[in-house]
Amino acid sequence: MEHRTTQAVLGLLLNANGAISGQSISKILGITRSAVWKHIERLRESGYEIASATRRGYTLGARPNCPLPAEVLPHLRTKTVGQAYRFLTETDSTNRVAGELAKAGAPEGAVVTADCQTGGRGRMQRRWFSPAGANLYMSVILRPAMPPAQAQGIALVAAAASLRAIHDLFPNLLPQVKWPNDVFVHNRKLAGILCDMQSEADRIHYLVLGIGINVNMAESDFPPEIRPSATSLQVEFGGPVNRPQVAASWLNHFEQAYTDWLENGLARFIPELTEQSILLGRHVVLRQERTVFQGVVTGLSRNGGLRMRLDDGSERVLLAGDVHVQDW
Ligand code: BT5
Repeated sequence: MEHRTTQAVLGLLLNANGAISGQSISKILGITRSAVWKHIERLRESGYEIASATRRGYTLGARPNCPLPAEVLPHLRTKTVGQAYRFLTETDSTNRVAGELAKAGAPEGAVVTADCQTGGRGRMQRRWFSPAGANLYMSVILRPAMPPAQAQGIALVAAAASLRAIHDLFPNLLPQVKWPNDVFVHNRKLAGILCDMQSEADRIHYLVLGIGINVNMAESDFPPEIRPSATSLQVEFGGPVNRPQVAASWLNHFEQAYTDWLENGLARFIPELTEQSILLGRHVVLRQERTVFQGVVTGLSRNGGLRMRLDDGSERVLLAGDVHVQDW
């Protein structure tokens, strides 16, 4: 309830078109002047700059460049994705939190986002570098009615949504997909996608689709081990980027792509993903748990597998694996 009142105070500041007095806020919301002050302080702690002058009252200045609900939700054009939206200042992993919420019955489309992750996860126990104040870490709960094997395609659907969102906001960047779960710009990793699934043999309980997007990181902010292979929107665009806007654009595009996938399948995404694939024509090593394949990538199959012409001349479609490009 308290939280809602803070949002209501913010709403009044946003609509004030200049200053609004503490007295007006207290009257409109039916709370005391000292309660108004408390909510103003809370907003300041979240990064809102609010000036106060004795007679004129409160004036909203700079807004936080942080994916807070009040900054993201007004830009959403979605039916379900992000309509339940939880922001955490710090957590271990938004995928873990979203998984807990999904287990407890959270609806399809619910989103968990954080300013900072202390245990951000990649695939296969790898880590996702997740410092505060710079990037986006978001997880969406999904409950698609389809056999678990078919759900693998979701990573490519999320990748397509990422390409479209980046294209909308930064038409000059040329993002590419690195099958199966990365978004690259200029041969460096900009975003990573991680899908966790809980299912029975023939039924999905839930999916958690997580994405980490590097937004306002300078090259020197990356730890040395990933610096040569990572990039951010700020590095590529050449200036600071509005995090809430990127979050909202991604969520809008993601819902559209997800709905399209449910209704029409993965095949319609394949031309776009192939055209913007960083692997096409490249000689790669693809590692699976027990097997290693080497060859040239020739495209994507209708169900999202990687088509390869192996070094022995045979053609294969591989449905999973970790790809390392040899000719970079
Ligand atoms: C991924 O794994 O690319 C999936 C990353 C998913 C992160 C999101 S954030 C929100 C949600 N909550 C989570 O806990 N996770 C998801 P993978 O393909 O395994 O790539 C991991 C590798 O990328 C690492 O081993 C590093 O080499 C590199 N890496 C780590 N952090 C990076 C970063 N911030 N930017 C670029 N590369 C990074």
